[in-house]
Amino acid sequence: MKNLDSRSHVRGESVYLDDIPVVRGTLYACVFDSPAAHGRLVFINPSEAERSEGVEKIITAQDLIGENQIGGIIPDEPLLAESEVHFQGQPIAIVVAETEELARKAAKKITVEIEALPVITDPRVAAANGDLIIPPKKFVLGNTAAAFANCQHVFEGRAGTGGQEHLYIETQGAYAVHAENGGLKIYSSTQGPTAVQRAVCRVTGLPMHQVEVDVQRLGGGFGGKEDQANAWAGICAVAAQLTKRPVKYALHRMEDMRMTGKRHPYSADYKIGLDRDLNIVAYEATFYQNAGASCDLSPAVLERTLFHATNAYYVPNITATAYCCRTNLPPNTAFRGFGGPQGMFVIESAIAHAAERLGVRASDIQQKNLIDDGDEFPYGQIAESDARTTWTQADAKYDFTRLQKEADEFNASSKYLKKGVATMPVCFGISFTKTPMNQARSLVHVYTDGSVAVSTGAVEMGQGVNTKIAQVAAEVFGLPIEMVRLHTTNTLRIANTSPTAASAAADLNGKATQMACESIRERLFEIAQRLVEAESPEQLSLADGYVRRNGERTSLDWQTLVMDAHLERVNLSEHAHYATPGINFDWSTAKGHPFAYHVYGTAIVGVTVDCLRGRYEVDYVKCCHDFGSSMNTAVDHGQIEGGIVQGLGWMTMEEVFYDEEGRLRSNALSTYKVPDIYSVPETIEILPLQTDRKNLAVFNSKAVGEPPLMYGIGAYFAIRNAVNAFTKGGVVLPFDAPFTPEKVLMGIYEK
Ligand code: MTE
Ligand code: LUZ
Ligand code: MOS
Repeated sequence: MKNLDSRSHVRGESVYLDDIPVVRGTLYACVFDSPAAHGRLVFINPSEAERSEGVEKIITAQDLIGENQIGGIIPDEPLLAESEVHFQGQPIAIVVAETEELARKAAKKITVEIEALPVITDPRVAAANGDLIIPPKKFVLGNTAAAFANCQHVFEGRAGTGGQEHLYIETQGAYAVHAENGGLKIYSSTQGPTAVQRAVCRVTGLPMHQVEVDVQRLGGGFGGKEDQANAWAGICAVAAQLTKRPVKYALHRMEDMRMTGKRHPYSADYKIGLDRDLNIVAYEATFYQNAGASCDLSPAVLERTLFHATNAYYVPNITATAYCCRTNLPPNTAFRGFGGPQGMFVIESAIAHAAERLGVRASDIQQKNLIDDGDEFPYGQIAESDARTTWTQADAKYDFTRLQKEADEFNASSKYLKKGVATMPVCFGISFTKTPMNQARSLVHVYTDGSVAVSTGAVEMGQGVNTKIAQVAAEVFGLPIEMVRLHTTNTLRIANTSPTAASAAADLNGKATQMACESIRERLFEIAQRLVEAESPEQLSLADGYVRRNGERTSLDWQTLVMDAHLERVNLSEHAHYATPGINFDWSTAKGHPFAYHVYGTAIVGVTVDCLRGRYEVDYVKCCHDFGSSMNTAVDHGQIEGGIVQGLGWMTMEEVFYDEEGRLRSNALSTYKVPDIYSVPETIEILPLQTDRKNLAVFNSKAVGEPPLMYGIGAYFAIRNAVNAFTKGGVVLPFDAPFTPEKVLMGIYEK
């Protein structure tokens, strides 16, 4: 079934933040942001800007009525800089003017004096200085020290991954409008309406019941709006409070790129030990996470790096340590995979390192060590594993040996063009690793004409969650999907929401919707039982708009049933709450059962590298993916294709570049290259895993939002294999992603 939004998207009728009709009297905000990455803010001179045409007000930290603080996990992030600045792009002042253009014009007239302080951009330097945001975190299983002593082969090295710009098509933004009695209504492009509500309340001093946050949909979030939509909503709210007029701010692309955080770059040390049969016996990894200037979600991202440090492998002895390092970059944040991909890249590097030195294929080591049923993850959860099944089914369909042989044969007769192949197994845990976040609510109304309105805490951002939730309601009520309408995500209808993140929105909000619909259906069946003279409600079901008795259609249709129930004063609405059962995690022991389930998959990636020019193309990505029983194959295939391309981009061409002064050089689409239609592989094949397993997801489907991104990691190793085929081991390249064409070329011809 099609995504419900597809028609309005292609007709340009879908409503995003910037499409909301503005109220008369609306002012426009623009931020004046720090030109320096670290320094003492000696003074701000707004006077010329204040006199600029159309300016209503310039707001600095002292003007705030509430607290100057938006840090969620740790209060270390002011809305507006006070005595110091900590990154280039940090908001210092808000200009509020009659139009966007006048606000931006005035912002340019603000001057500041900043006394420079040392700029740190490297997480290892920050760690050496002791500048950690939280104490280091550690996972231990078995005893690595003892195990290494007995290993046949031990390899050590360093691996690092770069940042990634979210590049949601819709930039960040918010619109604050006054409500009666001092309240505010905030329209926000956020994945976390409740996070926005909290931040707005903090900076305005309003209680939460005075602030309504409403989200229609996002033009993409990818994690970038899980926490980082808060600032812009806070800025509009403060400006609206102080000017007593509605205030809107939709960021320009370059403002967004400069001022917001991205995927966390990591640098890591690894040590891997194998026995003579290529079993991984011991693995140590130390991760230095580049968190940026404030905490944001970095500790949670760091934790997921540890959770996924062994990817889809069983390693009996592991020690993984992670440092959350404070640097003078914009605070880095959630990005599809949430630290998981960064952790996986390191063990894949360790495996590639071992394979290259031992003269075997990485896939031999990968396959040998896949996690099996009953194996223990380093965090104590026992695996119900389909890692090996996805590998075997992918191999049966795509024939890894044949693909490898084709590449070898091609390479034997081609001088400069070389093909490389790499396999990439993936195992990704589904649930917020912070157990209390795994809850959701849904509000379902059946109207007297039989139509159904659903509100949940899920935010639609292109991933199709609204379509899936509508399918849930339509399924329970036996109705065509057109009878169900998803409404905006709104904090008055659904309170205390977790952000739409961790790939869990359809699971959590879908389950809550299922529960709400089933409660209403139960009440309706009490009425229907009498009307169709059934002996018990168990004989009844709903399908195609009719009540069925023992599977046979009766003459009682849905509309009549609903109206009869209403006349009998039966409640046709329900507000249901779902909390994932059976999950827990205890950081004092670093053990527990944090995930409702895992998503497994195996991909094989093939590339062709031009070893004269450094250019390359990804020829194919073929995967066997664990959908559970997909609720919507069109949506899920879209998620997989999109995730793969985003992962390829991260591993190959997307290079976030800050110079030593902490200035973002890749600050526009001319200097930051993302995959376009030409860089999408000619072939993306998706094979659904055949399995009868049950899981905790809605209708036994499985979360699909994030895991496919990690198939893209295979591209890095495929390119590496192609380059190795050319250099024949003559150069040893560092494990340093992204593998841009420049790096390929300079790697090959380093001399
Ligand atoms: N797909 C689209 N089109 N746009 C997005 O912003 N975000 C991804 C993924 N797929 C995203 C997307 C991320 S980071 C997550 S966590 C999931 O969608 C969230 O949605 P879900 O929980 O409904 O899968
Ligand atoms: N966000 C979060 C996430 O707050 N916790 C998580 O565990 C998570 N995982 C993936 C993506 N976002
Ligand atoms: Mo996704 S990184 O959980 O928003």
